[in-house]
Amino acid sequence: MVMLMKQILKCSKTASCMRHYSNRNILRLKERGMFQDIFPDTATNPVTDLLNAAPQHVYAGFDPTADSLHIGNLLVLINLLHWQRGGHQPIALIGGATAKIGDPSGKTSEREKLASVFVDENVIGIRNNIERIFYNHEKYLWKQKEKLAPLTIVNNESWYSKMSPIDLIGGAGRYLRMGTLLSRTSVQTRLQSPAGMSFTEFSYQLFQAYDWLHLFKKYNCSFQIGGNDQMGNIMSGHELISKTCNKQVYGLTVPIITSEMGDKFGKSAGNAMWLSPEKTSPFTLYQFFVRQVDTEVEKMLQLFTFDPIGSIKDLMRRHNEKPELRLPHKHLAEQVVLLVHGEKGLAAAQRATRALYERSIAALSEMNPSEIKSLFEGATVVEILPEPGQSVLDLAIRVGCFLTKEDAVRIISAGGFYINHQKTNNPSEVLNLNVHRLSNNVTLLRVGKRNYYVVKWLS
Ligand code: YSA
Repeated sequence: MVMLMKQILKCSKTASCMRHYSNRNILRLKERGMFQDIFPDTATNPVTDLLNAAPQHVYAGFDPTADSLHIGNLLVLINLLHWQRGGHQPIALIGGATAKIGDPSGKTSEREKLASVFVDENVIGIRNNIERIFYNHEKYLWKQKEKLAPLTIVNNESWYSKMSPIDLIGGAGRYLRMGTLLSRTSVQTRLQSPAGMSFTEFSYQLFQAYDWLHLFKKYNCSFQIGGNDQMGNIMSGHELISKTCNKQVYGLTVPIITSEMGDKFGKSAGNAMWLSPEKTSPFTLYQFFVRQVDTEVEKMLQLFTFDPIGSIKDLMRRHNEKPELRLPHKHLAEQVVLLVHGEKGLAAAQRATRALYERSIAALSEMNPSEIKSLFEGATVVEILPEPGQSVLDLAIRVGCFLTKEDAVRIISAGGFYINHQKTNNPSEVLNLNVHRLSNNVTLLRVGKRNYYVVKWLS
C-alpha cells in the first residue's frame, strides 16, 4: 500500500500520469476474449489497483526463428497495443539469444540449431514488423489526442553476450526448483516423446525467467504477456522475481488462435500468414481475413481490431440483415491490413481484389507488372516490342500462350482467349495498342480459366 502511494505521488509529477486514459484497467480486455489466463490467478484486485494507479511497463517476447512474424504473433502485438492505448508502456523483446536455445513450448520436436548469421538477419525482419505495426497503429488507428507512450524494443542478446554462464546458472538458476521446472507442460510433453528433450531446450525457462528479472530491475516491468503456450515460462519468471526481489508481478496470456482445422497458426505449421509483405502480400492477407467463416468473424473482430464491442455488435446485426455483403469480413480485413501494411498496402490489396474478382480494368491499370504477376499466381511475364499491324494471333504466339499455331487458332476461335479480361475470338483482329495496352504499359492475356500472361510493352 505504501509502495502504491509512493508510486501515485511519484507519478502525479510526470506528464504521462496526468493524462486520462479510461482503458488503463487492461483486464477489461477479457470481455473481448483477449486474455485467457492470469497468473497468479487470485490477484485480480491488486492487479486492478496497480493498473489504475500508474502507467505500467509490460513486455512480450518474440524469438527470431524466422525473418518475419505471423498473425499468431500479431495477436500478442495487438495486446501490447491495447496496453499502450491504456496509457501503459510496452516493451517488445526480441530473443536474439533465446532463438539460439529454442523454446520447446507448444512444439512437438526440437528445432534445428540456428546459425548466428540467420538469427541476426531475422532480428532485422522482426524489428521491422514490430516498428511498422506500432507506427501504423498510431498513424491510422489511434484516433485520440493523447500521445501514446513510446515503444521500447530490446534484444536479450545485449545482456546475455555480456553475462557469464556461471552468473546465470550459479545465480538465477539456484532459485528455480527442479520439481517445478519438470512439471511444466512444455517439458512433460517432450519427455514423453520418443526423441526426449535436450538440456539446451530444458534450460529455456531459465533464460525467459531471467529476462523478466532483468526488465523488472531496469524498467520496473511488472507484467509479461504471451500466447497461452508461454504460461510455464512466465510462471518461472514469476517465481524468480518473487524469490529474488520479493515483489509481486503478473503474467497474462492471450488465447492461441488456430485454423478452422484446429492447427495452431505458426511458422512451422505450413499455414502461416506472414506480416512481411515480401512473404505474404497485403492482398493475400486481406483475402485471408475476408474469407473467415461467419461463425468466426465476430470473435476475429474482437481480437484483431480495436473497434468497441458495441460497434462490432452493430456490424453483426447489419450482417444478419444482408449477409451477402460480407460487411464484417471486409471491415476485419481492412483493419488488419491497415495495421500491418498501412494505407498504401490496404489500397494495393483492395485494387488487387477488384482486378481479380471484379475483373476491373481500372484497377488492373493501376498495378505494376510484379503486382499483377503475384496476383495472377504463376503468370508468365513477357517483355516485347510493339509491331505495327500485329494481330491477336501474332501476339498470342509471340508471348508463348500456345504450343502450335493450330492450337492457337482453334482455342481463340472457340472463345478461350482473353485480353484484359475481354473475350477475343477473332485471331486475325489487328491489335489496337491504344485500347489493348493499359495505361501502366501492360496487357493481361488469359488462356482458359487461369493461365495468365503479363505483356510488358517495351516502348
Ligand atoms: C518471450 C520472452 C522472453 O523473455 C524471451 C523470449 C520470448 C519468446 C517466446 N519464448 C517464444 O518463443 N515466442 S514465439 O516467438 O514463438 O512467439 C511469440 C509470441 O507469439 C508468443 O507469446 C507466442 O505464444 C505467440 N503466438 C505464437 N503463435 C500464436 C501465438 N499467440 C496466439 N496464437 C498463435 N497461433
